[in-house]
Amino acid sequence: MSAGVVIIGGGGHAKVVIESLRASGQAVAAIVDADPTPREVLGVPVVGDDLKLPELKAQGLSQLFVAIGDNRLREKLGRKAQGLGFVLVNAIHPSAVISPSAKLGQGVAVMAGVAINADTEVGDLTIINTGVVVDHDGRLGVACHLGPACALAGGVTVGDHAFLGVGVRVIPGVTIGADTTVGAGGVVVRDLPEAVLAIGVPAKIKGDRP
Ligand code: JB2
Repeated sequence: MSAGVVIIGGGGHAKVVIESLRASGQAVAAIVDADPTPREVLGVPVVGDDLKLPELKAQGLSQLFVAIGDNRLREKLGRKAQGLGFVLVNAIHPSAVISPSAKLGQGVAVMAGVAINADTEVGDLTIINTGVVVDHDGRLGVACHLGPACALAGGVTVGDHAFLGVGVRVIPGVTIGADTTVGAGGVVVRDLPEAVLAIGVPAKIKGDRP
């Protein structure tokens, strides 16, 4: 085994990532999961837990993707994998439309039907889930997650580790602080600080992030 992407995590997110990688022509070699029970996920073998990573690297596998939905855990595991010498690849579904002037970091997931417009920047290990729209000049931090069908107007900033639930909408120029969560369907019309939970239309702060 010396070709293909190693995946960290073998749950629901991994399934979508595996199919995105395959759709873009990348082979998927193996999964490591906290539960090392031998099994297959969409035909990809689970070969062990994270202790298996150095062995996979030594076998010649050098490309890796962290397919874990939890933002902080995903970043931690991604940095650990980089420390072991893996390169974090991006998983970009071929149906995504990404502006030539947009800049993506490493280990980024861009799912089916996404649009990312001009001069937007996306940090390492961020998830841009199915059907998301990010208009021009967006600034997405490290290890964020924009849930399915989110829509960000122009000039929106999303801080590191922020999570926007399914269908969140954000008006132009708004900043969402690091570690903040916006609940599903929320409409953000004002800046939100770091590490809060905001819900509703318009989104209002309901306390600290979960
Ligand atoms: O430290 C770890 C670790 N912790 C949990 N290392 C490795 N290698 N694997 C780990 N895991 C594994 O991640 C769990 O054993 C489990 O198999 C997997 C997480 O699967 P789950 O389906 O619970 O969540 P997910 O992260 O794949 O998906 C979540 O996030 C997505 C973005 C869900 O909320 C999805 O609905 C969502 N689309």
